[in-house]
Amino acid sequence: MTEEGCVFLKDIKEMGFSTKAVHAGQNPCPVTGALSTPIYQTSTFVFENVKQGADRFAGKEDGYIYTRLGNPTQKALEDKMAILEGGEAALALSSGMAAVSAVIIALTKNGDHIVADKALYGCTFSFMSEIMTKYGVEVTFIDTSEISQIEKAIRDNTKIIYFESPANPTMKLVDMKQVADLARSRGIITVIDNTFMSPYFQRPIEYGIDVVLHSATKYISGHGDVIAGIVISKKDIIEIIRTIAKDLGGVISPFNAWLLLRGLKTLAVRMDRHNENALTIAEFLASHDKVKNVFYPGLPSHPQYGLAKKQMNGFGGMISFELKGGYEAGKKLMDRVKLCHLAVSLGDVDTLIQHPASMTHAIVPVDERLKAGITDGLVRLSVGIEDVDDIVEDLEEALR
Ligand code: LCS
Repeated sequence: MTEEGCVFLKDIKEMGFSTKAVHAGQNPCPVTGALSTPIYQTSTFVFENVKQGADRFAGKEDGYIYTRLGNPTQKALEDKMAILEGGEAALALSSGMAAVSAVIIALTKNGDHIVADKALYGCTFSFMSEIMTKYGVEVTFIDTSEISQIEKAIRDNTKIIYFESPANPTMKLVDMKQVADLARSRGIITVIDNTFMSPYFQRPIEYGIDVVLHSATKYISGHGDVIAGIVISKKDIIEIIRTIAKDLGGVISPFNAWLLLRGLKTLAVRMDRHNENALTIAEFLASHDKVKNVFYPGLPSHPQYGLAKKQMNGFGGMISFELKGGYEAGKKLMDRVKLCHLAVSLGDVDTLIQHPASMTHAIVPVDERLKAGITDGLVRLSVGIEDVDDIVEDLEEALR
């Protein structure tokens, strides 16, 4: 058995993505032969004697102590995700926001500065602008898709460049290699929220990004039944974040870690279907006479279509669009769909539709929201894995 899991003819890291998604980090139980990784539903772990307990606390002996500090089901998930993202290590947490906050708190201190994109998930924006600033960390929100804006915003005390690509909900992309090269030359850590793509479609570490995080609530789970987050990076960076995260306390439960292990096994097949369906729906919307704009990186009309093809292996399942009738028309559409659920979250097997300005991004002050391109009329669609004709029919009926 290897540290990462199963024993094969060749290293699991050299195998294909789907094989890694099924096998990495997981082994049949050596005692019972159980194929599915057990849910170690325990808060604490018994020591054989005082010396063993002391050695584990002192880090002289590997082994478990207490589930807030680590748990075997959580470890299997972390090992699988580290391999899927091409990182050295991972840390699983109780939510995407637990991952965002642990990363930012661990990698900055009072007096530091962050350069962040202005288009971010609403709670990430408010965490940075409301909470971090309270503790003396300044944040400059800019358009990180323009390298000149990043160069201008960087200061001597800049510690992190933070962005989502594609951004929630504008679908704007950031050139990961360009940003990573600039940041590295200035000793700044790059952090990407890779939630919209999952490691199947985008692996930022291959482009030089230092820290990748996910709201694992979304595609990693895939089934709309878990809230969770995960961070992937080099071992030393993960250890810094882990040390802080254990005191912050946003630990993932063993059951949720297990649900994510289960979800990940089908990540590749789910993502292919999300991608295929979304492309069909984006084309349908783009050709509809009631639709003004469609933002989907898989459409040649997307301003960064070339970049999408360069740094992504697929375009994902997320689409934003505006109707010619603006907010009122969007509201009617969202109230009339029947198969698509009017709900926030994304990345589920079910198709979800929502209104960013009044829902996921309602927390962002109006002027900041508009500056980020999140208009009142923008509608966001998370395309599920249903039969695409049925989703199109539902949208067509509602638009009519
Ligand atoms: N990052 C992104 C890109 C997100 O979309 C979300 C949640 C988070 C982080 C936070 O993750 P959580 O703590 O919820 O697991 N996004 C949501 C959305 O767009 N609709 O509902 C939640």
